Amino acid sequence: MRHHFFCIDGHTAGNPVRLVAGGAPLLRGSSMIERRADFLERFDWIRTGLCFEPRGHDMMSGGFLFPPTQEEADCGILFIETSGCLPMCGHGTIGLVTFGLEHGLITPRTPGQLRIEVPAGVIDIEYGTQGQKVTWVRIRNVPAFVATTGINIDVPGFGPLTLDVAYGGNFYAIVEPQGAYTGLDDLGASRIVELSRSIRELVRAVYTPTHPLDERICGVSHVLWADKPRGEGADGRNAVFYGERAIDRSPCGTGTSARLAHLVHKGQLNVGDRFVHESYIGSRFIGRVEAATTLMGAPAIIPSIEGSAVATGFNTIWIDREDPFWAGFSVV
Ligand code: PYC
Repeated sequence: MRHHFFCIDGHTAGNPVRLVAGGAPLLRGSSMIERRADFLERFDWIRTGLCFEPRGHDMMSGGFLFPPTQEEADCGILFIETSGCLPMCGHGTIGLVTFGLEHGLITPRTPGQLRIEVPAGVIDIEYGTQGQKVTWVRIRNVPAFVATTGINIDVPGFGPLTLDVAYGGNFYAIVEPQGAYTGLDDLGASRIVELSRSIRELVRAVYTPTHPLDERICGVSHVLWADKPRGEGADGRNAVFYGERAIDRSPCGTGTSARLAHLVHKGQLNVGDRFVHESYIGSRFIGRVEAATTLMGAPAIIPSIEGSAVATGFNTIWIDREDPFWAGFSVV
């Protein structure tokens, strides 16, 4: 049996985005987080088949557009990625919205604005166009906050680190320069991947964050290595590790949101501040601390992330059950 998926492929600031425009399954659930659970239970082979090798690769990421479950929303997004179905993905949203608008899959009620349901909540979008092209997308993200501070771990072959954990749509272990970590360029990509896997495991062994409003959003999934900026006009640089072998090529939307919350917590940013964040490859998002808020009485911020995406082509992919690798594989 052969399943066909019509995809629009592209990237946001260098990180891949695969919009699965045809072939989506019908999902059960009255919210995007319920639909996400249904997808993971009954259709996860679609994610692994489209994201893992041989149809994808370690960084592959994307999603489906669904009709919204809430009257006031324009559409719903279900994210797929090598690491699973994220509650929220910033670079993914920028790409999916860009390709969806450019190809008539999303029709805004108000031009230049969208309200989108994602598993982590509801996000508001503003975007600009030039002719048929979407030139920028700004996401007013779900609330971001610091979950805990001062986790001490000893990383074999590297040394002791003290980390904080912050949420920006996913939970991030944030590694700031200290001890053996003297900056991204001193480590290099392979070492970042290798160390991040150990760090995530060590953090998971001692701490499991849970979202105060929804316990289905829990656990440290990503590691964010913070660094000083490299290019002119940037305020910081980072490398975000996800899945088993991926470094985000974009500055990472949810990672940037978590970093903004972390910097506000440390008194290094304030409401109204702008933070130009560079990725490992030098691409940029503009982060902003839009507002202060609270979540169950604890301090949080509303971050926004602005960036742009480029479609690179149409891709009709099929998954044939007779293919021994129909559900994909990954070499770790
Ligand atoms: O942009 O939020 C993001 C993201 C998460 C994982 C990779 N990119």
